[in-house]
Amino acid sequence: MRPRAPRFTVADVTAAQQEHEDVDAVVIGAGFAGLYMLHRLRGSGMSVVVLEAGDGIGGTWFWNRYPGARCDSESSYYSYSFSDELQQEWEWTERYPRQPEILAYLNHVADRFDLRRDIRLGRRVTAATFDDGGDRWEVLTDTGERWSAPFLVTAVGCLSSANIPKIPGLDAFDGEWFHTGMWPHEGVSFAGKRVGVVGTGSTGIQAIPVIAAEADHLTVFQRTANYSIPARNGPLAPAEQAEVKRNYDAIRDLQRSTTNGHPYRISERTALSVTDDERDAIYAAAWERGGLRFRASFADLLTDADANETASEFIRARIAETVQDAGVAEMLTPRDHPFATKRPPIDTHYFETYNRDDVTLVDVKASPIEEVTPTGMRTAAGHHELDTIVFATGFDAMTGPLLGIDVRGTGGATLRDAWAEGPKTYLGLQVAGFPNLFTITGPGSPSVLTNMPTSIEQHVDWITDCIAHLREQGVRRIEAVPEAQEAWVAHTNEVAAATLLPRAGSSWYLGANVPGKPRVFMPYAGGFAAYTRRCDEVAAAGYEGFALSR
Ligand code: NA7
Repeated sequence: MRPRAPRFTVADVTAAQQEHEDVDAVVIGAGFAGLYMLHRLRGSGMSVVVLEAGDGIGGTWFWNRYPGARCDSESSYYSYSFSDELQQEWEWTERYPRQPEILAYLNHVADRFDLRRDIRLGRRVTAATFDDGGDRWEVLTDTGERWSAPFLVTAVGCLSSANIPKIPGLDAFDGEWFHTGMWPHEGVSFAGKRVGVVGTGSTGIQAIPVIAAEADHLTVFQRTANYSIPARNGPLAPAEQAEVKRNYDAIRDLQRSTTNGHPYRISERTALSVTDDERDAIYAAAWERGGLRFRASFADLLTDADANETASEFIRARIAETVQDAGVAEMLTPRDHPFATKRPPIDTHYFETYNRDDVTLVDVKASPIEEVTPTGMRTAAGHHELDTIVFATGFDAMTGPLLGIDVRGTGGATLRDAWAEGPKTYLGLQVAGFPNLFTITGPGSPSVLTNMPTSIEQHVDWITDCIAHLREQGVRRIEAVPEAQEAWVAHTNEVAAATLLPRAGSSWYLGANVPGKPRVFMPYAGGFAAYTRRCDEVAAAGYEGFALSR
């Protein structure tokens, strides 16, 4: 599905044509973040509008409808914690929620908290300009609407700007092509089709087994072999769900006190402090239990290369054991980056899929994709006939959705220029030179390294308290002090450098998946709990590092 061309651009719409609508805050995006932001700001007595590009709410879960789409966090904690009634009444059906179930949940939230009346769907924000004299943001949509508000909050998601590779010939392809993050609502039939999937990240790894089961033939174009842990998905037993509901207070407290916002702690033992047999038994149990918790098996998997190698080797051995063809198994074996330095996928029968005789794996690192032809895809090693191409090629992560808007701060400075060498923020919440603009789960915050709803709630709560404080004190303007921002950027780089995370050359955490994007480790790797403490200290110290002016 191709991106919709904007119906209006900045140039088309003049102030004379359009009336401003004034509110206390404009929120961009109606996914997990935007919905809760609306709820909280409205709760503090503010008038709010949420501008949403999609024709429905849900953000990530509105767009990502590809086969097999499912969350890698477990349903019991990939959810809001702010309302006990909500968490008690909602029934999840599986250990990991499928996309339609999460979308239904978010729609339920929108109805339950009467959010829809302040959400405007089908409006993509194209520009946001700070009016220096008036201390207000002027916001423009592709439908030509203009909104004005003292506060602007972006809730645009970290993974919402599709990365579609610029492969020569794509426009002349006779078949259909899709990006997983812009999936047609009517669905796609693969029956009788020769399908190509490009990409073996979390998305490709979820979609590949499902597409393989339906297609006539599937060709997977793999650039980087990936580690993947079995999800071990299954129905959620009523007793298990009841137990979670009884313990929600403790579960939520635990989530807020951990490194990744999950309700479990990373083990304190180190990988090399136990015997080989003990270590294997620990990995085997974690493999059997399934899911992202595997990486919590030892304290030092992300800080010590030798420790990490034990986990990497364990997974490589499982791949060798699972995939029958030794050559294919070797192609699927990651050797160029340590486990979990790229976002680790979890899967349902991913490696097993390569044992099917209607699935072919193509190594496009060894033989790069050269072009799409009218009938398929050509790599340096040969041509593959295809009826359908699925790009599971990820996103222009974290900065893409923000830079997709023409954001202009004081003196007309653009966010694009401010971030020319990579994103710079203070706490991932604000950018120096862009007063009264808050970025939920912005670069420089833990965001994608955590269970997202946990990070989203923490940001939304902090922003709500901050804005309430400003309004009470008659403060018209808050902006990050450049020195505080520099110090935060330096700290963010320092904590990333103390881990193995920057070692994955092709990771989207580093922006390396998008040609020409600056290579900067974008999320805050110092842990969610430590980050939250810092945010709280900053607020308690009268918003230290921010300049407040009346
Ligand atoms: P990812 O994790 O960015 O994966 C994208 C995949 O597509 C990855 O295997 C890439 O290879 C591959 N890719 C990207 N561009 C190309 C080109 N031009 N040619 C060949 N292969 C390419 O995105 P996902 O959607 O899977 O997951 C995103 C997040 O969503 C995930 O981490 C979870 O947090 C949820 P590469 O590794 O860059 O060599």
